[in-house]
Amino acid sequence: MTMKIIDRLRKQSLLMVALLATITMAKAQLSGGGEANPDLLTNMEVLKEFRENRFGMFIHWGPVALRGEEIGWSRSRQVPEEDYDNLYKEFNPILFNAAEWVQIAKQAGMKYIVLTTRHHDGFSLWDSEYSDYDMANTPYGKGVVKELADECKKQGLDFGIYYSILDWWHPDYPKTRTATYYERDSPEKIPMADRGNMVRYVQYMKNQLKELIELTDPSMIWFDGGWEWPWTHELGMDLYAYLRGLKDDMLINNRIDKALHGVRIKEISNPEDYAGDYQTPEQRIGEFNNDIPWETCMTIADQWAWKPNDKMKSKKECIQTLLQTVGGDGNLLFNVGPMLDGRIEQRQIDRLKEMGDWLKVNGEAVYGTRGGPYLPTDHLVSTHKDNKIYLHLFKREGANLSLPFAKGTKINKAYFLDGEIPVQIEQDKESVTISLPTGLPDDIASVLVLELNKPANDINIIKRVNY
Ligand code: FHN
Repeated sequence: MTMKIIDRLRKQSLLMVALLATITMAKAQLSGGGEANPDLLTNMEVLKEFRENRFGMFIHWGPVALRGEEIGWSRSRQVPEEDYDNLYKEFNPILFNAAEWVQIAKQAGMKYIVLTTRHHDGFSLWDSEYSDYDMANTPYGKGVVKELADECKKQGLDFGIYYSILDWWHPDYPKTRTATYYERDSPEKIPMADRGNMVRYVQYMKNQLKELIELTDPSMIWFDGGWEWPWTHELGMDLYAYLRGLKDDMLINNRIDKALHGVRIKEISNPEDYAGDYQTPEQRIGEFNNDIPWETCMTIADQWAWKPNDKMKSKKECIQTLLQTVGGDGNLLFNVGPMLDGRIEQRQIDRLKEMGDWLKVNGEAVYGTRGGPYLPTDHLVSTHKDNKIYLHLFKREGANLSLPFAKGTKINKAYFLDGEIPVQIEQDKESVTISLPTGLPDDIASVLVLELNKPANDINIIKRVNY
């Protein structure tokens, strides 16, 4: 048996493994309310729109911008507790302009915005009836959450609420993190006096969340900080049911339940038992999954909150990160940290606009598409919609691009999306060979369209291309 045959068989078995993995992955489902609420399922209409949107803006902001340190985590670390908890008395973002923020997101090609209404530091960015540690008690004197939500509605973007489950400031939340104690990660490590009152604290959360839902009519709630021991699986499922009872046409991320934080979906044997409507890989691009909805959240710079001269991702990294994500059938929630005066930094605005300019030309290959049929690689990702497959080429590795292709499906036309420049193709029973020009139209990502004689999602080839 020649080496060539052995080699081909080895490749085929690899492909089979990939295919099998995909099938098993397809069985896993997120259900919505989790095992305690078996009939409370994800609102599929809102989910469909969420998936079609593909690209959103995450905003981490608060009085900590006065110190340029990380929101929440720098408390009682880089910023002494006393100082951190009194920053709000100096917080006066007079240049905050909701219309400008939404305009910046729009010109970036983003379809929704998620704002940190209350992060781990416990500060509320709106005028809350249930807390005095809020915007109403700053020199600025009023909230910013409703303003941003209303502006999103006005300019046609969806709005989401980020809300932290843990609160290192609130007297009723157990003192799990203080200046002297590192990570009090179990109750017995906490003196009785610091154990707080979780029953009262959960009611406080529910009151604030009801207030926020009535104030902003959000499309999604983005929970975080449920990894500490005071929060439980039961509390997560109970809160999910409570919130969907308040507003049904809304999505809630998986972090409402017990700390699927950073856990890869395939490591959880029974994801359907957990509450939540979509997965949230962080600071990494999620694995290909066209079954369980997911959204990668990532910073445009290093820190979530604003930091002077923070290291920012390049235009290439930003655009290719977005495409790697949508090629994996996920959404990208891309984070900016506004400055202490309320403005978003010009260089972040410029970088986002570069993404928007690319999407102006190639948006058809992103919005409303699904990932695949080819698994993403570091030179090529694919998306599809109706009878079109979009190949996003990051670089040219040779004069020809050969890809396995579904039997019985004919490619009627092939062309670069930008300017509809036709390309030569040769299709045989199980593959297609595409002749590439010496220079690709775009050195960051060139979209090549294959127009088929039938709907693209009828073909389910999911194969890794050794291109
Ligand atoms: O601790 C937070 C962090 O500050 C940031 O909010 C990210 C965003 O997803 N989530 C947590 C870290 O996992």
